[in-house]
Amino acid sequence: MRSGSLEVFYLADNVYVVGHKSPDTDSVASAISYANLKNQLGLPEIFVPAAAGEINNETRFVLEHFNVPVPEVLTDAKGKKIILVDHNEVAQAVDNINEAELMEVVDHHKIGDIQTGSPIFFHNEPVGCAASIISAMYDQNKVVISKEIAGVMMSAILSDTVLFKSPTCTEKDKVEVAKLAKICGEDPQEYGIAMLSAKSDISSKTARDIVKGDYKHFDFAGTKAGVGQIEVMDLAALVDRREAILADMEEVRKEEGLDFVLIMLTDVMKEASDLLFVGSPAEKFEQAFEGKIENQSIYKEGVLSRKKQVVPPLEAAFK
Ligand SMILES: [Mn+2]
Repeated sequence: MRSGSLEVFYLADNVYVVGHKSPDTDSVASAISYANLKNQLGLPEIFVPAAAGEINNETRFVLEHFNVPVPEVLTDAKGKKIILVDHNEVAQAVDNINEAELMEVVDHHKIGDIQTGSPIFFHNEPVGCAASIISAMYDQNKVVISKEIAGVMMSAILSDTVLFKSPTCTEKDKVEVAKLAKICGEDPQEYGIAMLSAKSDISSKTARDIVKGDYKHFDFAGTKAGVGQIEVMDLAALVDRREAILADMEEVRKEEGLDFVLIMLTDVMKEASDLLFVGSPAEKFEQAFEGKIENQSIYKEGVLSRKKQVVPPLEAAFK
């Protein structure tokens, strides 16, 4: 029997709002909150929030705390209508993004390599979090923010800016958190530390979970790399896992055919990162971070942001 045309009609009208692979809290929160906003604008489509993979511990904490359902997992964009949030690079997007109908992008990263056949709404701002842009869009569209959505967006901003400590944090991020805190009724500092602690709980994580938990692919002038980050309240928690993490990084490098894998072990309280490196060229890594590799890493005070403090020096070194 042919399936009913009604079903086909509804499928055709679904627009998936999705963040990057290895989703972090911003990718998931921005998908949820942007889909929620779009669904209130009286448009004909149904906007469905999705995650491009399993959500992490921190995001689980956030969704449970504010009683928001976990979005469905979307792994293949082929033939679907898609809005990208929190990224605009093909390598970070769900599979077959070039065979999707891309409707919009809302992001806060450097402009990547996403291409479209027709004009789209492309909203990018150099702020600390995609959810800050979306939070402001609610006001621009005069849509009231619910307590749940406010909590989810505030969590994303606190996560991406590491409680405002990251150099990526802007005035807009702080303004939006102040607004959202009033709506969701949580104190940003107190709640933020509880949320980051959930992320820092690595006791149940395997080395692979740590390496791939927040992990992105980059191409530095033909040199293929994986760059990941794990944030903890105290690096001491990772000391006895270091060897296993390095061994797994080498496994990942081979499996994915990469030149190097770099994992940032970030101490949120000390505001520093131990940059673990496997692969080559080591001299470019040393050049980028102005140091000598010791025990397969370079320790950098003040480095918290992959986007602002790790990717740009690597790009410069490979130029
Ligand atoms: Mn983000």
